[in-house]
Amino acid sequence: MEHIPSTLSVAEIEIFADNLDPKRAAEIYREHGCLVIRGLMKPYIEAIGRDIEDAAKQSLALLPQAKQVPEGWVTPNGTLFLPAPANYDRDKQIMVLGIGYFTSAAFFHSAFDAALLDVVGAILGENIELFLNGQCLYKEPVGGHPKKLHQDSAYFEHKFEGPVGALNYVVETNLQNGALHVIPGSHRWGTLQHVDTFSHLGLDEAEWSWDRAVPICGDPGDTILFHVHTIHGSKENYSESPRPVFIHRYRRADDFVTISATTAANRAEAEKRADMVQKENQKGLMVRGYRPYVEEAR
Ligand SMILES: O=C(O)CCC(=O)C(=O)O
Repeated sequence: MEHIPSTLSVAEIEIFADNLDPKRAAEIYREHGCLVIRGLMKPYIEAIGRDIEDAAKQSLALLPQAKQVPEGWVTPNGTLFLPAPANYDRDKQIMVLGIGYFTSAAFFHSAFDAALLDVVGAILGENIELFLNGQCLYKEPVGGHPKKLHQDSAYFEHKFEGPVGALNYVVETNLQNGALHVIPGSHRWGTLQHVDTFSHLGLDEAEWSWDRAVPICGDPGDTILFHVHTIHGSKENYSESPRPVFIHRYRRADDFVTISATTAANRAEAEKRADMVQKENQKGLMVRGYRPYVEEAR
C-alpha cells in the first residue's frame, strides 16, 4: 500500500465532455480508480438544482417531525440529518437529502445520459443496471458536515466489480465548500478496516490524513467517476451557500451486495452472512443491455 501523499495532478485523471473518448475514459478509470469528466452533466444542472433546493426547504420545514435513527434523524421526506455545529441556529444539519429517481424527473433523466453510459459501458460491459435510486449529499453553509475519507465498499461490498459511482457537482465546488478528495490507485487495495465516525463509517483519521488525497475542484456539471474501493471524502462547507452533489451508481446487471453496513458493529455481523447472499431481489432498473433469466440455488 502506498502510504504517501499522492503526487498525481488532476490533469492526469481529467477529460472533457465535448471531446469524450469512452475507451480512453475507461483506461484512466481502470488505472487510477477515478476519472473527472468536465461539463458532462451541465444540461441537467439547472433543473436538478431547483429540485434539490425545493427538497432542502421542505426537509427543514419537516424537521419537527424527524424521527431518530442510528445514523441521525430522518424527516418524513427521507432526508437524513446529523448534529449541527455549535454556531448553527438549529441543532441539526442536512446530510443526505431526500431526493432521487422517485422524486425528481430531472435527476432520473440524467442517469440515462448517453455519453455517461458509453463511459460506464466501456468500464462495466454491455449489461448495466442502476444501483440504488440516486443520492444527494448536501452540505449546509457555514460549517456543513464533512464526509470522512472512506471506501463505499465499507457500506456496500459487492460480489463482482461493484458499482461505478458518478458524483456530480451542482455548484462551483472548491477547497472552501467541500471539494471531493480521492486517493488515486486505492481501488487496488480491497476493502480496508473502517471505524465509526461522525459521518458514519470512515477510515481511521490517525492513519488516513487528508494530505494523502487529491482534491478535485470543479464547476456545476462536472462529474467524478470512482470505483467502489477508491478512498474518497470531502471536508466541511465553510462558504456562505449550500454545496450539494448528486450521485448515480451503476453496476453489472448480475452484480449484487454481499455486505451492507452503516456501522462497524453491523458490518461485522453482515460479514458473517456474506457467503449466503444471492442476487435474488436485488435487481435494479436496466439502463443498458439486457438481463437474461438466471436460476438461483435454493
Ligand atoms: O458529499 C461528498 O462530497 C461525499 C460523497 C461521498 O463520499 C459518498 O457518497 O460516498
